This record gives sequence, structure tokens and C-alpha cells, in this order.
Amino acid sequence: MSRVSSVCDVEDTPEDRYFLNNPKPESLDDLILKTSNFMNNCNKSENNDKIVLVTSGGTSVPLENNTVRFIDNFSAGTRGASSAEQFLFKGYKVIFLHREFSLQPFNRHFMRFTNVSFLDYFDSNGEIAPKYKKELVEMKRLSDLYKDQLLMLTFTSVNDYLWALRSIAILLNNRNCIFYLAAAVSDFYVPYDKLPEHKIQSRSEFQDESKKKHINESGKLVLDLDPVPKFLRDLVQTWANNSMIISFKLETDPNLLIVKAKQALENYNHQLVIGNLLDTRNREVVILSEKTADETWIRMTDEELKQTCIEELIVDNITQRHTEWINSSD
Ligand code: 9Z3
Repeated sequence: MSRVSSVCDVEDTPEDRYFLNNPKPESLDDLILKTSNFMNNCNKSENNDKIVLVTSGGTSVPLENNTVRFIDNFSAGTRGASSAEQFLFKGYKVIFLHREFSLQPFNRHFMRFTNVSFLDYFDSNGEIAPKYKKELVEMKRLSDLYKDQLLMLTFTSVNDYLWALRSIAILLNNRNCIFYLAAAVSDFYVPYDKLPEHKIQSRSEFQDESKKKHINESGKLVLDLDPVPKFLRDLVQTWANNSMIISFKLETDPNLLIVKAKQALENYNHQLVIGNLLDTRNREVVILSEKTADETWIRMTDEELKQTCIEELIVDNITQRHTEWINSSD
């Protein structure tokens, strides 16, 4: 990582201070270049392209600068990868900002199963096993068909994610764009100035004196995490104030889901919140909008889930709302 080179002039909110105090990832310039090229290609086409930024997967929080240990946020990347496919089917260009090695559009159908490993897809001659051939050929066809419509970008840490989100948002800020924030983002992190350079040592004789505070007298590791500043506010009010912004709310307690989703809408004033519970996220979600105080539930039965995924219904609903939203502001 390089030291901070900030584009912020002011330093008065926790969000502004974040970018002054936490270094820009080395890969950021490349990410900005790829996004700009992708946007230029989109703008070349005659019709006004609709673009969606889909964020996907969980962010990690390193406990050391040379990272051996980290705290992770849960997310396989199914929601993001599957939604990205659906947006492509609807004619959107997709920027897919995802956790490295999490699920990807089209490839996701063959990744991370507990009962099928990579080599199972082939027979002993290295040919595709007949059982998987039809689906593999179809996904390969779709992947090739949409390759110019899809930009793949990655993050690992919450710092990578926040820098990337801000940079992309500034480039993407217009009414034809949707921000579909399905990534599971850390709420707490270790600021750069408190991050030990090397692996935290459990035995005191090997500890860096200045960092000794991580291990207390009883030999316990003590973590002191700061809250991650509320970037959704900046996204909605400044970075992407012309775009449609959709955040996800993840809860485990059913009694909190609606309350917390409404709270997010009130706090940040964006267009939509999609609420989901960890256990049922693949078969039901609730969509709440800023305008109508209504709750739209999308629920799928086991039979329906054999035919399609819930993201088909979510994205169908979202893209209709996006069109209405664009037309209502003309
Ligand atoms: C979600 O709620 C996603 O739908 C899931 C998808 C992470 C549940 P999978 O990738 O899971 O299909 O395994 N994402 C948002 C989670 C989040 O961090 N939301 C924040 C919050 O709930 C707001 S940005 O406070």
C-alpha cells in the first residue's frame, strides 16, 4: 500500500478523515482506469446505456498490515453474482465489484459446492463429463455473449472497498445508473495508524514495544476496533447524488428487519432498501422505498426455486422502478 494521497480537501467529517488517514490501495489507479475505459465504451453506443454497479461478497478487516489475521464478513457472493446475470439479461451494463474469489456471474454455477469439486466436471480423458455438459455449454455461451457488457473488479479489505466505491461512484454519477450494494460491509475496522506492521506476537519477548497493547497481561489478544464511517450518506448526498441507490439490510432477528431497514431509509434518504434475513435470504426479501411507505415482499416456494432464483424477481422489480424513476424526473 502507498501512503495516503487524498483527493479530499476538507477534513471535517469522519468520512473525510477516513480517506486522509487510510491509504489508497495500490490497485486503485488501475481500477479507475478500467472503469473509465468501460464507461467510455458505454457512452460510445447510441442509446443511453443503463449501468449498474453491483457490489458483492464480504469485506475483510486486517489485524496486521502484513496480513496474517483478519476479521471477515459473511457473504458467498450469490446475491451479487446472480443479480449481475439478471441485470445483463435486462440489457444493463454491469460493473461487478466483488470480493476476490467470491462467486462470479455465470461461473457461480460451478463454484464452491461441497459435493462437486473442479475435477469432477471432467471425465478421465479430460473431456467435460456428460452430466455437466449442457449447463457448462450454456453458461459459457452466456459468459461470452455478455463479456463486453461486464466489468469485473475486485476488493479484499473494507479499505479497498471504500476507496473503490468512492472512485467508481464519482465516475458513474448519473440517472441511468443504479448502485446495487449487496456486499456485506464491515461495521468495525482497525484504522491504519493503529495497525501493527507485522504479525502480532503472542509471546511478549517478541512483541514490538509500541504495539504491546494488543496483548494484555493475561496473554489475551485485545481488539480495539473503530466504527466504519457511514459512507452511504456521502454516496447518496455527494458522490452519486444523481443515481438510484439501493442498499441491502441484513439481519438475523426477524423482529428487527423492518425497523432497521426503515431506519436506513430515513437516515440516508436513498431510493430503496432491500431487507433480508440470513436464514431465508435465498427465498424471501422485502423491498422498502423512500416514496411509498409500502413493503413489497418477494417470496418463493420450493417448487418455484427449482425453476428460477429469487434474484430474477428482485431485479425485475428494481429495473421497473428504475425506469419509472428516470421517467418521473424527466
Ligand atoms: C446482503 O444483505 C446480501 O443480500 C447478503 C447476500 C450478504 C445476505 P450471499 O452473498 O448473501 O448471497 O451469501 N448484503 C448487505 C449486507 C450489509 O452489510 N448491509 C449493511 C447492514 O446490514 C448495510 S451496507 O447494515
